[in-house]
Amino acid sequence: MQRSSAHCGAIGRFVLVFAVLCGMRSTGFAHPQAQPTVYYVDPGSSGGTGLDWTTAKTTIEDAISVASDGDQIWVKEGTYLPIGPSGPFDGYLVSKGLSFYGGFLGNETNPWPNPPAPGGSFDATIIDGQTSSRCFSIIGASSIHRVEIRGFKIINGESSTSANGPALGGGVYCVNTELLLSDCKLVHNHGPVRGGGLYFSDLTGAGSWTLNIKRSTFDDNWVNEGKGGAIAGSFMNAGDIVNTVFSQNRVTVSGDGGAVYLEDMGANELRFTNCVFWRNSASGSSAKGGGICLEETSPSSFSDAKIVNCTFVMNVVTVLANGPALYCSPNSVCGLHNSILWGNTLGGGGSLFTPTFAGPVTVSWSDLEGYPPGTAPPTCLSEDPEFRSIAFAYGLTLRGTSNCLDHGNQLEIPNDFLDVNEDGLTIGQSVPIDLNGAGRDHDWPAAFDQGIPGGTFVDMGAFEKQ
Ligand SMILES: [Ca+2]
Ligand SMILES: [Ca+2]
Repeated sequence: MQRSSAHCGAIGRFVLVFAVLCGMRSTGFAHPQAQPTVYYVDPGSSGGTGLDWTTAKTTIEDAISVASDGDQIWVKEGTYLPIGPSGPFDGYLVSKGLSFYGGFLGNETNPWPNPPAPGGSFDATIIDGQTSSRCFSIIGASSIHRVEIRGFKIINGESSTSANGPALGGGVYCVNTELLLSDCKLVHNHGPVRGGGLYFSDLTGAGSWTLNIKRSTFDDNWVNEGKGGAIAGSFMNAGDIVNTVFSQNRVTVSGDGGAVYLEDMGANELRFTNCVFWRNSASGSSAKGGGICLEETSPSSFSDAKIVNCTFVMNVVTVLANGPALYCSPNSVCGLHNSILWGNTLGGGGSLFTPTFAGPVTVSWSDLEGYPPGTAPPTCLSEDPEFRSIAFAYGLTLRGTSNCLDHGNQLEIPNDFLDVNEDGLTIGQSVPIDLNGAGRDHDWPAAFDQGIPGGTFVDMGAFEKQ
């Protein structure tokens, strides 16, 4: 029996396309003020007030300078070069609560409050740090403390050259600010110490700010000696990272969290849903967490992370006991559900996942490599998940004979807080789609419905077999 929600068929990676095809519209980001002003950016414009395409600002920094808290900046397709390392924080310095939207052809209009689905491509509004400048420096200094970046490709960011700013966050440096990244690609960014792609922190240590990411990719970002090839986060509050791929991010010399490093989380957990961690690595004799590393400096009863329907493959750490896929420190609390951890390797050696660490990890309905027959945790498997291909992140769909099909637990899927399918429903609806945008909880008739309660159809991993 099939009881998955209706969807539009093969709709590709970006669910916004799905939204457009179905006649729906992005809900955007809620702003507390009555009506934001939209400023337009088009390098081909003759310039002016920036209040429409014909008088568009010619640079992003010009639009930032005239915008106020809550305003939107719409950016036409093209390649933009951020401001180099001349000030305390290089790249586009954002100290206001602004929403940046990319992918526009330069003729779109839309009544308030929602930005339109752009006519162009999310790949085509590019912020290129040219390996000499960070791309965004976001410094909480306003009453809103909220920034959204949608539809940008952020590439070649480099924070080692910052004149006075910290060598953190090669692509994006974000402190004391709530951040939402949607439909972004962060590629080949470098921060020598922490967060090659993104550094995120509450500098007060209060654990106040939320990081949210949906439908994005972190690829080929790195740090040398430090933490978090793609993302390093400190003292943050709850958030969601949904339908996001982490591929080939790394700590190259020594450090922890090939893709993601989180330390000293606030009272609420960060949730990872429908994410792939593929070929990330952490190097050095004491490196921890080839995919994700969670650390807490003191014991806490709060959960730090909940990982649901994620696929970890070919992640590498130097020391096997330190978690090729996931490391959870002795003081960390982590939930791992409906996920597949397979083929993660000790650098150059065997293929093994160390499933339990000193920290309390709650594991269920997952396929975990490395258990002798019959010894996997209750509800879990330890057998070949039968991927279609391990050669690329989106190849990690499952074959029709995989025992991971219809073997997850619907009840573990978080609410669709970020509205990843753009239908306006958030709380009260669990994340309803997989990484490809197809319906979750979809019955594969040939598979035995093993999940609870009473047999649900959710597959393990980031992709649902259709
Ligand atoms: Ca299924
Ligand atoms: Ca929704």
